[in-house]
Amino acid sequence: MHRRAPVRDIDEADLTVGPPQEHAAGIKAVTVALQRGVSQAGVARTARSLARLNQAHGFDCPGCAWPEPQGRRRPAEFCENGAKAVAEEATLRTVGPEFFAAHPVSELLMRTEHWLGSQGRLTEPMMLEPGSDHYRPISWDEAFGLVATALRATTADRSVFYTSGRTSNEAAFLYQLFVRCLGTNNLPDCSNMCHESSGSALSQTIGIGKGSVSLEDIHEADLVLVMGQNPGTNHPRMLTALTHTKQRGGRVVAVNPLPEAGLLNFRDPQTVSGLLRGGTDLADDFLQIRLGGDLALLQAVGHLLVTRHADTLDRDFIAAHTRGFEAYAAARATIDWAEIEAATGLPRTRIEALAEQMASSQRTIICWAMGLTQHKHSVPTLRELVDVLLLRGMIGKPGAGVCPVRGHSNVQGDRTMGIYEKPPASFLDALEREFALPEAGVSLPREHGYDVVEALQAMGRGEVDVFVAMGGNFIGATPDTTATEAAMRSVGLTVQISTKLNRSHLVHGTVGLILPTLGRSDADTDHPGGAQFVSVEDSMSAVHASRGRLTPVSEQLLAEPVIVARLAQAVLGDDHPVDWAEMAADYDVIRDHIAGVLPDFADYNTRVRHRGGFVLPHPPRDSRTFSTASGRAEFTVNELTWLRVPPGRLLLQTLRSHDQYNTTIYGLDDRYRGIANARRVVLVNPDDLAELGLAERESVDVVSEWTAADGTVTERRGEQFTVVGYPTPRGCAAAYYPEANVLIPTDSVADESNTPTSKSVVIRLESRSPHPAKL
Ligand SMILES: Nc1nc2c(c(=O)[nH]1)N[C@H]1C(S)=C(S)[C@@H](COP(=O)(O)OP(=O)(O)OC[C@H]3O[C@@H](n4cnc5c(=O)[nH]c(N)nc54)[C@H](O)[C@@H]3O)O[C@H]1N2
Ligand SMILES: Nc1nc2c(c(=O)[nH]1)N[C@H]1C(S)=C(S)[C@@H](COP(=O)(O)OP(=O)(O)OC[C@H]3O[C@@H](n4cnc5c(=O)[nH]c(N)nc54)[C@H](O)[C@@H]3O)O[C@H]1N2
Ligand SMILES: [Mo]
Repeated sequence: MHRRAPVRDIDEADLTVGPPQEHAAGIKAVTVALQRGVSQAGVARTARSLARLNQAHGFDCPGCAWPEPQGRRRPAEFCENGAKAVAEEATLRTVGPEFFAAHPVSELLMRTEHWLGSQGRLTEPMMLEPGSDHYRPISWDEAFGLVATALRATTADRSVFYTSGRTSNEAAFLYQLFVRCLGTNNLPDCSNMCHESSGSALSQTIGIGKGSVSLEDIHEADLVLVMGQNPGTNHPRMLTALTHTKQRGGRVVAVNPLPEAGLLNFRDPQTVSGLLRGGTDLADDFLQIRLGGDLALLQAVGHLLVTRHADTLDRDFIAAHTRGFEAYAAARATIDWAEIEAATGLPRTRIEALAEQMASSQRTIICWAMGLTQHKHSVPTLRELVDVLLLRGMIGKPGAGVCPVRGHSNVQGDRTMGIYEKPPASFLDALEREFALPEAGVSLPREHGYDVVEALQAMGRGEVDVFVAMGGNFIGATPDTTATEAAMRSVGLTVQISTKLNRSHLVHGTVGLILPTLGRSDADTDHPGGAQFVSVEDSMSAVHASRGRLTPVSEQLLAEPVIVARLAQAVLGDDHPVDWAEMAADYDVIRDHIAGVLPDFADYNTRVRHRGGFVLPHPPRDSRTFSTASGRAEFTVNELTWLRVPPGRLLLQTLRSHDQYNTTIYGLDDRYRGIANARRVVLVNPDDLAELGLAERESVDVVSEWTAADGTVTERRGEQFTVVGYPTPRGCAAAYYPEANVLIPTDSVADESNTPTSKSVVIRLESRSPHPAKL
């Protein structure tokens, strides 16, 4: 069956384009948030859920991983987009057997993610049999039986178990344990497409793949660089933290190809003055960099620090805690300014001004997100970012450090719990000990499993028989949509454990299963000992409890830990050494086992019940201890790489609008960028449009050109996009994810981290309407 991707959205009217806004949030953000909540869930449910969002006895926002303040919290400790995330989950609309009886899969495939998500919450387990065009209800027992039969009929290494970052610590721990007891480390997760580059670079250089700062550090910093991140949309509560930085006299510098509203000015909707008055000018400086130019920028800053500002280096720190300084300083002694200016698109004077600020700052933090992690040379870029901080001892002291701003609310916790395709032997040993596995004749697999891209490649080779997803939207989120969908259809059984309908339910294996689960805001009460809570870890290593309180929309929903435990029992049998039923009945038992495996979680059950939870140890942050091979923080020398684009071509980044959560599309208003009612748009610098002979609002096909390692060139086509003139740097374009994923080759990945290069795709634009002038 060949179907074309949808080109229009449900209520997609004609594209409207206004001027990009110069400020974020304000009163409009509050009204949008409330309207979305009330229209999905009604007034009472909206009020009840928002009152508990991010409060000490409430639930963790299912939006981003930005931390909550440890002390007193404000009555409204959430943002517009967090409120939208809750409305999306708390909705009273449902998708049950009647829905699937009325809508064949072939019809649903023609719908957009926006339409699918808008239909409501999944309510019952459903199965799609071979040859059928309709999902039909199936009992939970039958469903588990089906998965057990499929897994027993194949070998563990031909199964893949994906995780998205909303999964709680408790569910994630059980899930990885089950998968490893089955015999594989095929545990790809959304992190592979997200901050994997940060994890790789930080582990190599400072010995731990996590950020080293707290919220208080952000407040205390005198210089915060925000690189490759759009916090006004994706981490709005970060703007409040940056407002504190500013109020204490700190400076904020934005490094981004786009003039994102949230970086320029912020009207805090949680304060009266923010609602009524002008707000805070957040960024003191905005460096409008070319896509992929950050490695060059950081090298140039490093060069200026070791030469012109050599007297400001923290020699004591360098001598006591680092290795490799001499080689680094020698490599940075000279620099080719012409190349730096070409790579960054920035005049030398602007880079010198930044270096000067870094030289005079006493407390510097660098924050970053996908703009730095999704390029071919992301890992070297991030290693070079660590270099410039090490030069001035900016790690392990108040107000200074590295701050990779995580995406999904528990993506960091999932990794801590062992969702990783390359688990360290020490972790596997601890699991075996905790559950006395060797005594029962069970040993856990040691060979590495598939990450996301490797899983896609294995599927493409026909080497995957069972695919299970603990949340997320694998088909929507992964690159190379056409190839990926074909690969997924070659799988025998696909199992989606989900809250909402998405495209991954429609692009299925020979047999497809949908297992509906509770969300973060739902009460989890169906246990012998009464209601259970879960816990999560935020972007700054704080672990805390999350308690949903809303009545679930269906009695058939099972909690994620219960689904995993029942699956494990069905597959591994009743005489397995792990007592799955006991853990599913009482999550304290799961937490006790976690504490037994991970020393940092000692006394988990007591500490997670403290107001605000507890903060995990982070050796560089706490004591300037670096668990690298050398026991020191590593300076590294990285070759200058930047992206040269052939004539007539553009470099495309794929990014989020203000009205979506990854593949979940809340609405069609990218308010801060002034783009509404359409998502198939491509933002291009007006001078490039003129040079390419394209008119504003022209309809184009976006064609990506990819040269593989062996020199073969392949093309991918995204049909029917509308061109919008936008203040992006010359040669750099932007389009929304996931619509543009069809353009990204599976093989185009970051070196070392294997993350798809979602922020750098070479494209050309082909007009769909021949110009009279050209005829
Ligand atoms: N409301 C909402 N919140 C979210 C999400 C969501 O979809 N919606 N997603 C969550 C997830 S999983 C994640 S990972 C985060 C994502 O948070 P972000 O990383 O902020 O998300 P993107 O939209 O991908 O934006 C990337 C930013 O980097 C810039 N950029 C792109 N390329 C470069 C480059 O080469 N150099 C520099 N310096 N900048 C560049 C872009 O212009 C853009 O501003 O947000 C999380 N929070
Ligand atoms: N081109 C391009 N591609 C990208 C990116 C990009 O910037 N550009 N960003 C990448 C990044 S950073 C990420 S993190 C990935 C995201 O990839 P994913 O995490 O796989 O995608 P999401 O869209 O967040 O997943 C949404 C689905 O999760 C399910 N869900 C929501 N809440 C729950 C829950 O509590 N439990 C369960 N079981 N299911 C739930 C719902 O069914 C919903 O439809 O995409 C990546 N893909
Ligand atoms: Mo992410």
